[in-house]
Amino acid sequence: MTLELHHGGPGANSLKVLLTLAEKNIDYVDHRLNLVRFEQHEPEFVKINPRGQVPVLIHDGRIITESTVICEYLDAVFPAVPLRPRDEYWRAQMRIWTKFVDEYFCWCVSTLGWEAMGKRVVRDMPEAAFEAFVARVPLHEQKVKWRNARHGFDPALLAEERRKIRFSVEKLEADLTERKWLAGDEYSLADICTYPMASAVPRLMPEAMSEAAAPRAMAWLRAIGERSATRQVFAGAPRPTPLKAGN
Ligand SMILES: N[C@@H](CCC(=O)N[C@@H](CS)C(=O)NCC(=O)O)C(=O)O
Repeated sequence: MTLELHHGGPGANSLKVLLTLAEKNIDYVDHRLNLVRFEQHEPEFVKINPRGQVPVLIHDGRIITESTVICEYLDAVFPAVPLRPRDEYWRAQMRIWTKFVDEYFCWCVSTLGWEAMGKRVVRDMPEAAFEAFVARVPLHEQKVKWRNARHGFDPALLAEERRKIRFSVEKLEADLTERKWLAGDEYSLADICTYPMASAVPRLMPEAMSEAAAPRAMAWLRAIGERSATRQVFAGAPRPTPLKAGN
């Protein structure tokens, strides 16, 4: 059996899969791509995922994309340490959370993340280098995002995304008032798949998520951060260096 993971390190969608593998203590061949050096757009990687995005799991030569799907796949194929509730009601609640994250929460957090990252990665790139880079991005939507990251997102869009983040944090806080984890009494993929987005919010939007504004959500973040699997994932994971003109 061979299991390979192509990922971008412990953040965003890659983090979901890294946490799932660590909770289950599954061994795999690690291929970390430097996303700020655009290794995800290299022809070799685009052959693996024509969307030019991570994470990608390769199990015995078969390719699986989409982070939430990968996590569910891993839980089905490696059922020791289950991460999906056995009870069908709570399993449905888990799916409602992962769907909410994939269709709503992840997008608003991602816009603020790209706005912040744009300043660091593409805003000062020479025009010709930037255009050559965008030409290699496979997805039209991602080309648009990289352009927005370079020039700055529309302030009206940023305001709307901030509203959506506030709504998402309120939803987290409300569910965590009723229970310890997002899909019942056990830690599950609902928590794992929400954590990467939620853990970015205190930094991106402290007014929406802080000890004062969302104490239960903050305690939940801490509880996940203190798990040994989470610590293991973050241990020794340095921040990647962006590409500068000439290197
Ligand atoms: N729906 C996909 C989204 C994957 C995705 O957006 N990956 C990001 C990293 S979190 C990526 O590869 N971004 C680099 C790029 O688009 O250039 C999933 O959940 O796996």
